[in-house]
Amino acid sequence: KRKPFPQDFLWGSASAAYQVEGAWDLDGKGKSIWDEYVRIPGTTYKDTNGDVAVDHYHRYKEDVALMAEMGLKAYRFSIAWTRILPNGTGEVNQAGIQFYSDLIDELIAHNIEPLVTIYHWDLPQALQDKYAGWESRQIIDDFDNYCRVLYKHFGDRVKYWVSLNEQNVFIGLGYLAAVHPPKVSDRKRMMQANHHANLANAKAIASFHEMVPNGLIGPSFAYGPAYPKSALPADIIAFENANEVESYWWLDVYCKGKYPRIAWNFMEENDLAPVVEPGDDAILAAGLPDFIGVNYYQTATYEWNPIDGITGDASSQNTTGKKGTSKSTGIPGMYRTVKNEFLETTDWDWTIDPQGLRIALRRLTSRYDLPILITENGLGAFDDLTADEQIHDTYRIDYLAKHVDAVHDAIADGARVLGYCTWSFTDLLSWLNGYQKRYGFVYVNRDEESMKDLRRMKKDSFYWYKKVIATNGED
Ligand code: BGP
Repeated sequence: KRKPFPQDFLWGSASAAYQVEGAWDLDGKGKSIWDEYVRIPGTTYKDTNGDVAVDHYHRYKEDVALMAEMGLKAYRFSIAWTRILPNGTGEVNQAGIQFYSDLIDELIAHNIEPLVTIYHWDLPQALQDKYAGWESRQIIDDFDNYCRVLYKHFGDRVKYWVSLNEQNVFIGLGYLAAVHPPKVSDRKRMMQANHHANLANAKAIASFHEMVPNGLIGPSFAYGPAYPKSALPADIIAFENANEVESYWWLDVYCKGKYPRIAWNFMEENDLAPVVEPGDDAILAAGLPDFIGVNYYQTATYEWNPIDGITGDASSQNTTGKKGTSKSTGIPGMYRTVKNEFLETTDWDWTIDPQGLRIALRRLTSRYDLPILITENGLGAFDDLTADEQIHDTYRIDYLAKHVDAVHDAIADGARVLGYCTWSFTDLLSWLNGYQKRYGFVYVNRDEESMKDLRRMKKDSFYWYKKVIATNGED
């Protein structure tokens, strides 16, 4: 019999401010880079935006009541920087503090542990305009200042904090694939912005340890473990290159406070390494996390890519839900992605690979030996509302059940897993895929074109997760 899930295991669910809240310009909120970006025609599926999203800003009590009905132990949400500091710095907007304070109190009143993400991609537009956001070192102190405001107001009530959500994604899609703001495609600029994000993360963690000594903090990494296509040694090199450049490039900095040598060498040789100033190493080393957050959706399989090799355009992702429309990505002379013939995929071409989650947790444990919080995992799918208003999402139950089982295996293997958050609790906006790509346990009645009535309806998976929680995953 496998070792059971810990008694205090955090069975949770996650969201992000921009994807659920709506109320994009209410109560003193400033504009974020996403508020601007979605207004550029053609950047998102059917030009959808989060102006209203699923109106969690006004309906949070109803949503928390549903969480309580389910027995949810933890709810991960993000704070919109622009509600707290409309221009990124300066005067604190009390209405913003009040909103999150009320949400936190509502959760605690229902015995739900609040897990706060500090930054889930919605940078204040004012900072983008002022100094190009992450491309300037000024972001380091401004981010720290924002974090300190949060620690001061919520540090007494919130124990678990996520610093940056998926730095590898917002930097990669914002500065290389050019499908997120600020829509840049330049690997050199990407690496410099990334270095500033590393410093901002480390500094904010050091401040946290000073101001919230009893809390726990870590960044959430979008971890898609690499597989080699074959046992051909060249494919193994490609696989190892991908580990270095796609994963350890971030994870080593977070967990060891320094860049991995082989990836650094590659960056240097190709004139991509960021400018590192004296004192940066000390900042990185002084901001190590208490746990590592993992967002797991899929694995990626790599083959050798010759120096004159080709890869698809990194921006040609499947954002329509039409299977088979995404392209291979990679770096010539390093690696490129290939289809894994053993794995099924979702309609958005994401591999479905529960064992990949076990592998992710084991690799993190053997390389860093830190506690792990699974901050996201879930299945994006088209859901059908039946005539009698049911949603029979058996595919989601199947997906999640297998992933929960994989987590259980990893715990039995020795990984120290603090909790598991599904993405997501209610349906919400998918950044580039509109409202048709659904993840929730709770259906929200809206689509790309219209708000309809935003009514919440429980899917079959709602009852399934309720049982998982009640039996502490033993079912
Ligand atoms: C992660 C993000 C989430 C969420 C999720 C699903 O990368 O942290 O915010 O969006 O992926 O992605 P998508 O909406 O593209 O299907």
